[in-house]
Amino acid sequence: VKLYDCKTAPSPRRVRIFAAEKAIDLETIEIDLAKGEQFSESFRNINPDCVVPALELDDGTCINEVSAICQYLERVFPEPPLFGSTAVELATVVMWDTKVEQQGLAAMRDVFRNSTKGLKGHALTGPVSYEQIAELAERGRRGVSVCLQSLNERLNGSEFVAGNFFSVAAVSSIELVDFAAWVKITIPEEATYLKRWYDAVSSRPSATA
Ligand SMILES: N[C@@H](CCC(=O)N[C@@H](CS)C(=O)NCC(=O)O)C(=O)O
Repeated sequence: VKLYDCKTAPSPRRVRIFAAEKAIDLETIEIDLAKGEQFSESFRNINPDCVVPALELDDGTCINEVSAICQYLERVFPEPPLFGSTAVELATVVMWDTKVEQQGLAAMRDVFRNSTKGLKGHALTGPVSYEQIAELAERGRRGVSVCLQSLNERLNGSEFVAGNFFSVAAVSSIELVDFAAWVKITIPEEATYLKRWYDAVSSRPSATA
């Protein structure tokens, strides 16, 4: 199994953290996004969307999308469970992971891709050109802050994002906080529950993945 990775990019790091929590040793192949290697013909055969991460199985099957890769790894390496152990836990994990992905990380991508000079004409990932829209970056900043606030409220009374156990929802939330720091959005002083949680999860060995 090979992970097409980029050490500096947020999305593949989610898979690396997930794999580290399960002590899975994945062979990685570095795709240099800055050099445009995601657009090479060989990588397009792995992922026609031209994004990392991508997981290539030994039989040649390619799995794209962070959430699909994590679900595959969960099935093959069930311990420790990162999608909960019961039906309710599974649903709670997926609910929070989806919220963080669709409200927080999507807003963060809007900020980053619409405000980074090097991404002009490349405001959406993939082979098709899209112009940047400054208002989307501005709106995204608001969305990220709202999501951080919502996580803070959730973490008042809940040890982790999805309950009293570490899960894939925590992995996505760590990445949201760390990605937000790229554009100088930090945990607000008053978000004490989020800060307590972040200090705990970011000191886990997997966070260095
Ligand atoms: N929906 C995809 C998003 C993956 C994604 O956006 N990857 C970024 C790196 S964080 C990428 O490969 N960007 C390539 C580019 O900017 O051209 C997933 O969840 O796997």
